[in-house]
Amino acid sequence: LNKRQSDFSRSGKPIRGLYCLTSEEHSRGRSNIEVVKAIINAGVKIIQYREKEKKMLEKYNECVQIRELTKRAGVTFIVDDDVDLAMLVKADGIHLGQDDLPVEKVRELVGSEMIIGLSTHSPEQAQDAVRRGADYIGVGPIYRTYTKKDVCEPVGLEYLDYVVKSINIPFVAIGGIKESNMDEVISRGAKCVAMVTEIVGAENIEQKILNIRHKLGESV
Ligand code: TZP
Ligand code: MG
Repeated sequence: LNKRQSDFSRSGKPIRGLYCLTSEEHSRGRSNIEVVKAIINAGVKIIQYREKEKKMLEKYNECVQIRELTKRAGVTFIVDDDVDLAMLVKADGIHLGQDDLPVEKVRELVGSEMIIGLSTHSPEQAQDAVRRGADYIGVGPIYRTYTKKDVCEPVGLEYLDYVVKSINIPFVAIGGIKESNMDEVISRGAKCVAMVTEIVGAENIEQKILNIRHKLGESV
């Protein structure tokens, strides 16, 4: 076991396995709540609420429901972008991008218990995230993806290799990851993989997740 690289965030919650994100526009007409219920039923332990286009009130109402569902199931609930929303609904974590508020300033607001994740795209950003006190980093986009509107070019597997070797906080590989290509990422050392369209766009979400969890070596 690589002792430097823990799967646990400082809050004690593991950042490991399949990490699912919402995206209602890719959900085949199903609501976020419906999709989240299926994701929880299939045994996923981390869910991020990510909706770039919705009004704050709609986001709040959805997050209140998702908080209730995830709490009951012991699922870690992370909110993208909105620190106020994450705090109001008592989410377990907040996920920030490079253009969002600085991690150390958000820490002043949310305290030591809340998980802070930060998206990174280079070794410099990864080191910076550790210095600033992020609990985990996002690493991606690994492959080309059209899910994210302002997405940058794929970072390449070399950046993933760098993180596996040199960064000692948990990380989440993201971007274009599917059941069909996840082996490449796992075999390079990723313990946590994030997927958007592969899950929310699946015809049968629960079956898709069971296939993926099986590939991750989880007993399903
Ligand atoms: N951050 C980097 S890539 C991405 C995010 C939110 C979108 C990934 O979506 P998909 O559908 O899993 O490629
Ligand atoms: Mg953001």
